[in-house]
Amino acid sequence: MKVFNAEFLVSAKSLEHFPKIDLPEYSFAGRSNVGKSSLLNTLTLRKNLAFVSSKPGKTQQINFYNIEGKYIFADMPGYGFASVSKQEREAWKTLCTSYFQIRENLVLVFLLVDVRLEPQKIDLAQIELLENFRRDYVIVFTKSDKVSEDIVKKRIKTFEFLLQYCNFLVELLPFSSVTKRGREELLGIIRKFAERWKTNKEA
Ligand SMILES: Nc1nc2c(ncn2[C@@H]2O[C@H](COP(=O)(O)OP(=O)(O)O)[C@@H](O)[C@H]2O)c(=O)[nH]1
Ligand SMILES: [Mg+2]
Repeated sequence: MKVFNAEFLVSAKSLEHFPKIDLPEYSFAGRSNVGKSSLLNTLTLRKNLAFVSSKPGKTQQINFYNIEGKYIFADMPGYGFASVSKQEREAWKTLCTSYFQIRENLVLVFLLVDVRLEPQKIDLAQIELLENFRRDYVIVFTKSDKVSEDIVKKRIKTFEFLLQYCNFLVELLPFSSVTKRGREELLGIIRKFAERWKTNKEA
């Protein structure tokens, strides 16, 4: 396994600052503390691509990375952090809504969900947003090392049932940044969508 070459591009607080680079882009979203930074580090095999913390962060910006000169990764601000003000929540909503609405090179969203929790309203609201903007998304169940295989299966079944009429759900995938479970599958999906993007461009 090779460590990915990753170049930090920009932290964007509004859409004027989104980088203009013609590469397929992948967005990583989820509640704060869901394991997003850990997942990004596991995917790229970098210790510190994204900052892992025990305290949920409150950063209201999108961090863009160029990965191997092949993909853009967009690290979305986490949501659901209890002590943010109404104003900060509004800023989050404006930023993320405009991102999902206008980002032309965005090919796929990875929505991270903690496998230990029953479906949360705030995650379902995020799914609804993606459906409304017709964005393909993969639901990634994080921290799968922390529960039994039965719980993992049960959670996937519950979401499959809840989302049976959704049009843009691509896949539901268990993941762990401790065991690296799901890493290869995730990279496979990334490659597949990059191929599709390339084919669409040439067409
Ligand atoms: N056991 C376990 N812990 C994890 C996993 N992913 C993240 N964590 C822990 O969960 C906490 C939050 O992780 P972080 O990646 O900073 O979450 P973020 O706020 O979504 O970026 C940290 O203490 C991580 O060590 C995982 O797959 N398994
Ligand atoms: Mg983080």
